[in-house]
Amino acid sequence: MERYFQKDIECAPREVIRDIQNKKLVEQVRHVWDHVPYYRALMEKKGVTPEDIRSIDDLYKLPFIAKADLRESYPYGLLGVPLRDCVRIHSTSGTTGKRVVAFYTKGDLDLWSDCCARAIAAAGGTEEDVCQISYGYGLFTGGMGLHGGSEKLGCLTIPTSSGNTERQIMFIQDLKTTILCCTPSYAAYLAETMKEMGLTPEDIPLKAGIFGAEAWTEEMRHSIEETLGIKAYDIYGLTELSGPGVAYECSAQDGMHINEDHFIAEIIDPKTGEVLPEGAEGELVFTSLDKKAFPLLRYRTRDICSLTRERCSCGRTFVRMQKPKGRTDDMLIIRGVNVFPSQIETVLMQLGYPANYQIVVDRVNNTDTFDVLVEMTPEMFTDDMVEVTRRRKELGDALKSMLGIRANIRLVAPKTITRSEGKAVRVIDRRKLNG
Ligand code: DLL
Repeated sequence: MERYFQKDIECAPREVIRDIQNKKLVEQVRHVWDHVPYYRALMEKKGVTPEDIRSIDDLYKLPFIAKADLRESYPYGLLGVPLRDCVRIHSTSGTTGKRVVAFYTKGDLDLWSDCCARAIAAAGGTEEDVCQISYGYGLFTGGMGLHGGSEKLGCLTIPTSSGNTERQIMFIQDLKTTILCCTPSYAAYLAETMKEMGLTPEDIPLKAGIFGAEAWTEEMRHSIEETLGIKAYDIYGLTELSGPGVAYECSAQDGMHINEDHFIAEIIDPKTGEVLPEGAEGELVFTSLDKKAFPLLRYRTRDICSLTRERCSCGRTFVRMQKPKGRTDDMLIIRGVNVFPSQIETVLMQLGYPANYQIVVDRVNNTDTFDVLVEMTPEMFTDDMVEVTRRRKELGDALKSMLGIRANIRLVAPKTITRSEGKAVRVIDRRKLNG
């Protein structure tokens, strides 16, 4: 049976959702114009005033806002309310440049919890469930975001945060955790550890997992589902818009429903900024309709995916986004060819390798080098050189046919590649380090 947290809105007729979006957009544009001078200046530069925005059909007239604007206005430049009305901040991991700091009012936190409660309910969650939150707590939004949703739904909530894998497994067993929330790479690590401990799906009380915060493939989903004996649901979000719960998967596991009463999604051509039709692949852009403390209009996420409004078997009417295949800034250009880490993951998993790999790119004598370190399973591990050579050739050929370029395959022993407790680091691009 499909479960919902707020069925009336999650399954509302399209006209109702459209009316809500029209009304909220007009109000939000006015709020931003009146309270966020930085964005008002962008609107003025484009010659747009609030009077020009009468419905979502006028959305295209508004200027985009991008990560660079967020950095430039750090820390308070995009605040939409007085600081005294804010009750929390979260922040992105900020690998390059200044961190982005996002602010929340009490109302913003409340709506964010609703979004996460919808996601947990869509994964089958009820008051009867024990929900273990193994996303990191702290500045990262994963832990506290799903925590809020889990409590709001009424699950017994275990705030383990990430790490301390043995204790995670002890709680899963002792407290009979039924829903696990963490990154897919950490779920794979937990699954691997439980398997090594000799636990079979029958010994593991889990029934569902809610995994997001990084790109992961269908192959990885199947592998985690099989090892843990669960259904694995995807969840999407970003700090700039609140955190997890911007979009969530339902029982159909066929794309994530975007919470359209709170966010409007568009797909644009990342080069020209042109809005693309339904079904086309491009960069995802979001407008937040309710956030008061940090209200972003037409925020460029840099995530690449497509949208569909085809009917979903779960009954929800919210538009669905396909699994993002990566970010425009994750995409590697190696010897002139575009490469997404997720393409490599697909090939590895199809050939039976675990999702423990690392891509190392460098530049030697003006030519890009492209190494893929692939961990073998204990069953594959051998010192038979004929077998190792056969495997390297098989993998090399499969990657060449997927990507169009040849990688240097380095098969490594089990447990060589560091496991991730949060977002996995798959790519080491030394070209950047060496300038
Ligand atoms: O990762 C929020 C989150 C926490 C989402 C827990 C889901 C679960 P940030 O750290 O700001 O926020 O990173 C946001 O992560 O723009 C995507 O590139 C990527 N991302 C998030 N969810 C997914 C997903 C959180 N399900 C950035 N699939 C986003 C692919 C994802 N990429």
